[in-house]
Amino acid sequence: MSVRHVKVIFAGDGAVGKTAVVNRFTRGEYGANYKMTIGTNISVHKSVKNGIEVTLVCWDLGGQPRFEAVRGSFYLGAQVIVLVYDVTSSGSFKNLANWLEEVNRAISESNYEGYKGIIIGNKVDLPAEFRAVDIDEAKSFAEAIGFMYLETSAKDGNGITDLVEMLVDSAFVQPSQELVELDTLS
Ligand code: G3D
Ligand code: MG
Repeated sequence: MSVRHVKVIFAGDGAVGKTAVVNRFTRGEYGANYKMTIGTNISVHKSVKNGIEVTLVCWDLGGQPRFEAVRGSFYLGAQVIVLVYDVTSSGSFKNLANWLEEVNRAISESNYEGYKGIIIGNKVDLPAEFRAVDIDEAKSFAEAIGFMYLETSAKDGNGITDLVEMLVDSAFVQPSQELVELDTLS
């Protein structure tokens, strides 16, 4: 069987749930005693689609500012960039613009071949009164930068199957994401 590898980067502020989301679909578990991610975790998810084995190689980056210096090169060669925020944290949503800038800066300095972009609003299991980001605002932002949009809960598994499907599908399409300059957004 032929094999395709997809390099997927998960980026976003610390504590939004990047490691929890990745663990959920690569290990099928939640709440294992994982510590703050230092540098990068790499986890693999394998599945078969259209008779082809698709290996998702998921890079889960440490989101804390002090790791910034080591992050630039990790974006290189990524076919999919997943930017994660926490729906109960407006700060983590506002920061997506900075994450986008960091990704595009790193990638535009390389031989850019395009990537598929996905924004994830995580922790949708938390009670509605804690929600701090309007879903329509989040969807509009994603659309403006050419990203797909999805809401997930690593805790109860909501949206995770859809996420995996999107990631696996990216093995079968040419990436089309343009590098959007932030100052062109209204
Ligand atoms: P990070 O990798 O983005 O830094 P983590 O984030 O995956 O380490 O998650 C940070 C905290 O958020 C963890 O809690 C984790 O259990 C929690 N979390 C992650 N995803 C979800 C989710 O979907 N729902 C809820 N309710 N919590 C989530 P602790 O308490 O261990 O710091
Ligand atoms: Mg982490």
